[in-house]
Amino acid sequence: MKVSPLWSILARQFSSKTNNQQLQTIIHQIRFASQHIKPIPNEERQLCYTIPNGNFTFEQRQFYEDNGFIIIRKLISPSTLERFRQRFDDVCAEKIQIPGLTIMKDIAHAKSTSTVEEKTISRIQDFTLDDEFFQYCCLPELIQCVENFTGPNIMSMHTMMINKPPDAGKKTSRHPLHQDLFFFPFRPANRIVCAWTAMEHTYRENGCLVVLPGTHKGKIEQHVYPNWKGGVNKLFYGIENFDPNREKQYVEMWEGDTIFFHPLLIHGSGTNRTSGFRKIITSHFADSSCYYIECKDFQKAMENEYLEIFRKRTGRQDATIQDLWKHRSRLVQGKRINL
Ligand SMILES: O=C(O)CCC(=O)C(=O)O
Repeated sequence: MKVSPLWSILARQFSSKTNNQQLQTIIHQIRFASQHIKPIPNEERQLCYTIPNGNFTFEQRQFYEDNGFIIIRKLISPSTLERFRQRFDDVCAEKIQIPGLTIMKDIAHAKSTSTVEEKTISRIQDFTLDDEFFQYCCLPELIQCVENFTGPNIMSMHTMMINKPPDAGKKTSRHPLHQDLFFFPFRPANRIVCAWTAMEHTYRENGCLVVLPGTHKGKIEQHVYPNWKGGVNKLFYGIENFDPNREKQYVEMWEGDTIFFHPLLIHGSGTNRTSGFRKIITSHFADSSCYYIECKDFQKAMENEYLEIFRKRTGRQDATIQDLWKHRSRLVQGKRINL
């Protein structure tokens, strides 16, 4: 990655001394604007999945262009990740309550106890209202990468910490292969990116991420609940009629490694066959000038399911899907334009 030291030093100094978001916006916009003055080399002109003149090298951009993902090793330090691990423990111990947070259990463990504890929590979603967890979305080392996909005005749209439990024997810890764009009512897709950081070694045995390189060049597929014998977790939609023989890549990652991937990339994760929990933290980011769209008929069932949960939780029977997304998203950097 090429990092421009002047801009990153200025940004950090201003943010620590004045915490002035407007100043940050100006710095980021000047940086992007001044880069556009430079002519774009011919070889970069046909790249469309990343922004020209960000801080990725041409080779990094070309890799993402071809595969729909890129891994940056050791991007986040162990001490930073420890803070989020601690925060998660506090949620499990019910020491803190985070507004807007959704706590999900794996169906195989859900009935075992009604209390909230690490053993039963498989993921927490929508932690943007918690300033401590939200720090993940604002880490300068992460944002410097995210800017290559979104540009300078960045919204965090969807956040999760996943605590994949040891499988209880029913293979419910699997996450079926899917495309995130199926769930998102905003576009354009190329200005959206997922950042997914391993909080420990993730490998085949504990259910690492599985990707199908190059599938970001396809279209949105129909998604349904898979017909699995042991049952399926809530909202774990998978691609209908998926050919199991298609070539997959199991992505082994170590603590702090971060994968950035396109919302059309087909991905999922395997069964956790170990006795430990597999922890990761993730956020989807979008350019704040992305705009909301109506979902298509084949997405309505999924959208209604989300809406029903949101309306029940907030008591707002007239809430729309945009209300839901506005509620779960938060500006990270720059100006909030449409989203
Ligand atoms: O980390 C995992 O298990 C995969 C998560 C995932 O793909 C998702 O939640 O959309």
